Amino acid sequence: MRITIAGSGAIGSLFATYLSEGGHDIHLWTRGNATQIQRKRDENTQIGFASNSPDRLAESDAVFVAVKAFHVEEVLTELAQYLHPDSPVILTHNGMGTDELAARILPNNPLLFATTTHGSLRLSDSHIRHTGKGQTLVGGLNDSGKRCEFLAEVIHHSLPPCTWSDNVYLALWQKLAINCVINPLTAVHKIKNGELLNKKFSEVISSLSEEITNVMLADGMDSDCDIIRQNALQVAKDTAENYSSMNRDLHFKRRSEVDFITGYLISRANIHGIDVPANLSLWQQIKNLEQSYEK
Ligand code: KPL
Repeated sequence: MRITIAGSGAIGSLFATYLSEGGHDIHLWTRGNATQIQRKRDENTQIGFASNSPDRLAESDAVFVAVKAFHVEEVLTELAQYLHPDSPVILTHNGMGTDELAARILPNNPLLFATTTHGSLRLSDSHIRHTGKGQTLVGGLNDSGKRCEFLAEVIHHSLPPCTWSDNVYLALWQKLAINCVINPLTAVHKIKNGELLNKKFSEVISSLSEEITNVMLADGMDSDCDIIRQNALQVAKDTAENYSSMNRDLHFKRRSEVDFITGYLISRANIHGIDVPANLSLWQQIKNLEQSYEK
């Protein structure tokens, strides 16, 4: 397949190298200089890619958009000038809330979301390390996207395992719940994920889990407070030595994804008239920290 990958960060580069090794013709749409990507894991791989060609973009059989949630609108607007309306577009990023933007900017394209637990670390513009083998789940966001199950097989062939989901929103909510608990707490307290297992965080984690459950239920998702809390603690345990992405964003004074993680939860809570004070307080603390960089 002819595939364009928009965004050559850690996840975009990971997909680009594996899909290329799987025999696909990969073209990058990128602001960086990543026309050569080196991937380290058991063995080193170095692959050269064509980039930023409007003709290649227009001919693509599928496009992956692997940019941070707050760049999705800008990147899709750019892609929309060249994209064929039949070309499926697969979003992949932390957080939720970009589906409506995508439907507005690309009303005719099949739209999908891929959520992955692969660990990938960007060492430089052209160099990543595949730090942890995970799994990917893909599902459709609109009716035509829901008919693109073959894309799960395409990914599975190159970077297994990848499964298809008929209800990608539930999977996205479950990931969002984990991110709402781990990311802002580890960023505000400047700690590694594993430190959340300390008893002093149990009360706030229970409050966050309860609020998330209430919003998920109101949004028509199956949810249970104990399961939300246990899932978050399990991920904190499994990734104990890692810093969350929000912790790193604040540490390096970069814009975080809080508006698409906790902010998305708060916007859904407002629609349903549900109070989420613990989440609101963390969102406010992250916004205050972000604003303090600018001073
Ligand atoms: O997705 C993550 C992130 O850091 O954004 C978790 C699962 C919390 C792992 O760190």
